[in-house]
Amino acid sequence: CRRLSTKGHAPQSVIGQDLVQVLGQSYPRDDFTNVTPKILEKVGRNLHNQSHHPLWLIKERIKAHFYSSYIGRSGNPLFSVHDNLSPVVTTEQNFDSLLIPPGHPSRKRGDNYYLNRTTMLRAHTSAHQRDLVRSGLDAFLLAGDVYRRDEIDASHYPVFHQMEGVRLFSNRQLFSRVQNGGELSLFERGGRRTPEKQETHTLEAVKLVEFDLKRTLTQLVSYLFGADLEIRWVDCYFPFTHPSFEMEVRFQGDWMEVLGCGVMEQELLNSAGAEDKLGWAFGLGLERLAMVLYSIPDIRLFWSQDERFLKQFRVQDIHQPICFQPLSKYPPLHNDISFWLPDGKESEAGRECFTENDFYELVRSIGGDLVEKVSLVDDFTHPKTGRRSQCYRIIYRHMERTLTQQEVRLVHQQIEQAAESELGVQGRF
Ligand code: FA5
Ligand code: MG
Repeated sequence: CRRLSTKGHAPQSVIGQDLVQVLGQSYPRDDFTNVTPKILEKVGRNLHNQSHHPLWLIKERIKAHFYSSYIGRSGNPLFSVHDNLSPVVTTEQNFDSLLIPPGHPSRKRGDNYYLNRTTMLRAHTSAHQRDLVRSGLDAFLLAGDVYRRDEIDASHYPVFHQMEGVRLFSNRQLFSRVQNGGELSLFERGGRRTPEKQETHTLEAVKLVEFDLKRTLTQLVSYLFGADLEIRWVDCYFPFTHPSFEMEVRFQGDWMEVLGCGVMEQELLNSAGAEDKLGWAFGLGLERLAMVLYSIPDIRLFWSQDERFLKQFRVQDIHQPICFQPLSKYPPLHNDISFWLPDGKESEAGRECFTENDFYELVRSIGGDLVEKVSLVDDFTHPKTGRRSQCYRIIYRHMERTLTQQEVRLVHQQIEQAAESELGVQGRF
């Protein structure tokens, strides 16, 4: 049984023999359980609710923008804001409620943190869409921590934060600004699904909703970054929206994706009791926005307790511009690791054998935040034996001091040993 020190924040998280305890609740373990102590340490940290943390600051600025720009009929803010929903959700909420079919690749054990077969740490804030719509809300924002087993580099981290936005429109709300709008309708019978719209929607309704969505998001990023920021829209696919788009912004000479969005699938709205409305939804990455806005070079810095980092965000007024002085980076050290992969395709029924994410997870659970980046540098299959070998380069760097060769070597050796004993690979060390 591994107990975690939680430094006085969340109730203790424990991974026991039969139970996983998270935020004061117990969940029975099964063959799907794959959360690690390092990940559970992060549950309950709630960086987005920590006063003057950069993620809090960006959340507050987005709230302030929505509060002042969108006013309801009685003068109240149109969008309600939710930032305290538990990250522990059912797989039904995270996937089924969003029409993600059984067997869809996004459900893979290798990509998510499962407490057991039916409970997981949410992989996106969209997991709450249906429930909040069902509770009667027409316009809301929702901020929270999300968890994904993913690659490791400067802009990917297994825990990050998203802000979800949803807005629904009745016939009257959508067409009231249109001349003779009373003659138009949201829905049509016998329509076809096309790249532009869902079968039950009229093209005029969808175009207005899409226009409102893109305008809302363009105004949001202009408010955050100023009108000079270069953005572009890219068509994409989500099972819960159609049509769907991603917004990319120009960052350090490259295009970086900051959000996904689209017109909500009507089946989702119908299941939430909002069959007479059309809606849009978006989900944006708070770290990605903060990195662009404050020129934060590495996503691990958000977890830093370093005063030189945190004190820069303690402004009196959330609208005050931040002049972020990037901390000088300490030198990196890198070490390679090569091994033969285990033979065989499938182990137990439906469970993948070795996946790259298993290795990333293992590196993360041993190296923690010392690991800046892991990249696959070689992958070859022996022409005679058919055995496959991979080589990964691990870059180690501490955010707050210079690492020594010796301490890196110790961590690296632990990774080598654990790779052999836990992943069944054969080292070529
Ligand atoms: C989603 O998570 C969808 N739920 C978004 C959505 C909501 C679509 C509502 C339609 C309607 P995606 O996986 O692309 O989509 O993530 C959304 C954003 O989260 C990304 O654009 C990015 O800004 C951020 N993000 C994704 N993965 C990471 C990561 N590993 N580290 C940091 N930020 C990430
Ligand atoms: Mg995406």
